[in-house]
Amino acid sequence: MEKVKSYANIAIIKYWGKKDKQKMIPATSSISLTLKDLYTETEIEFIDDAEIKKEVEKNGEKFSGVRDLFFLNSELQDKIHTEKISKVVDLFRTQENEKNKKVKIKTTNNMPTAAGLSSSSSGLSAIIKACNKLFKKNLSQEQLAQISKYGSGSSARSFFGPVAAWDKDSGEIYKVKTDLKLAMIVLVLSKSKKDVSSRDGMERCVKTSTYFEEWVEQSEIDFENMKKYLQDNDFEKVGKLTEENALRMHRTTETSNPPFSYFLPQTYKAMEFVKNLRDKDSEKCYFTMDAGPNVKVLCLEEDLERLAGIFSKKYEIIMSRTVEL
Ligand code: 2P0
Repeated sequence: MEKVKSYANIAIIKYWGKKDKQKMIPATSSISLTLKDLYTETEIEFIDDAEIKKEVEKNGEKFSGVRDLFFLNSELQDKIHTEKISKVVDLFRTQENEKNKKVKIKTTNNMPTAAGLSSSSSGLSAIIKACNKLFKKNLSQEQLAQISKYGSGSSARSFFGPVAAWDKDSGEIYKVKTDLKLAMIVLVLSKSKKDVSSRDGMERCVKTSTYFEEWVEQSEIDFENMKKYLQDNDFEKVGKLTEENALRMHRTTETSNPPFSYFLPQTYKAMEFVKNLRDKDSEKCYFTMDAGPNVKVLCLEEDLERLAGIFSKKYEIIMSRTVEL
């Protein structure tokens, strides 16, 4: 049995839209922080058909036809969920003698699944890392990141840290240089599953948003500027651009047909709370938002404990430093 750990990442320059679905070329380049305290642990082993049959018989019709066994937080996943994971494992079942190998995967997330807390980035990257060991492929982090993007685009950035980039033009996924010690605080506003998955959401925006072209153009500028601000260790500029870029991404949902939003009323309040802390109390904190209602606060590691104290009076929080990978 092989055991691995992988970390979630949260983008400060967002990947939102695909230019080429088959080749997994994103419409926008992205930059993210890889978070030490938001992680997935995954165990993987080879199993035989009899074990699959036994589990299916025990658990019922919903599970019949699964090619592998996938337990998420101890719960066996149905055929639809398992098939997504089996397709990822297929990326490693490339040799003739590997084609019929079945696996059992046990995954645990230390964060709510599918609430926009990027459990897919840590989850998919963990499975890729585990398969690399189980199938003895010995691939580099860069090669694994390139495979991982086919499972989920954002997961590709989880192979590098503390800061990672995915360049839409070169296709490269790499570590970004900065001396800034960054951290994040997740304000958990809702744990329910999102209505529109990132995949469907970004597709609707690509196809229908009247703002999409502008988003892509501006995002190119944002990406270059963010790399520069990180290199210059200019936290104020990094933070300001993080907020602006996130708001631009969400403008693509509002301008889609039909329009949609990942924000809840409490999301707006939380963003305002962050802004007020900055404007009135001179705290160095900036928000970002993904495909869910929870607000993530970007700050410096040196301010993390104090800011966490402030936010935890009002919200359930998860705080995290970044991880060096
Ligand atoms: C990001 N998100 O850069 C952006 C910002 C969500 C909002 O990447 O279709 O699950 O599997 O490539 O990676 C989430 O999208 O989508 C995402 P697929 P993924 O983190």
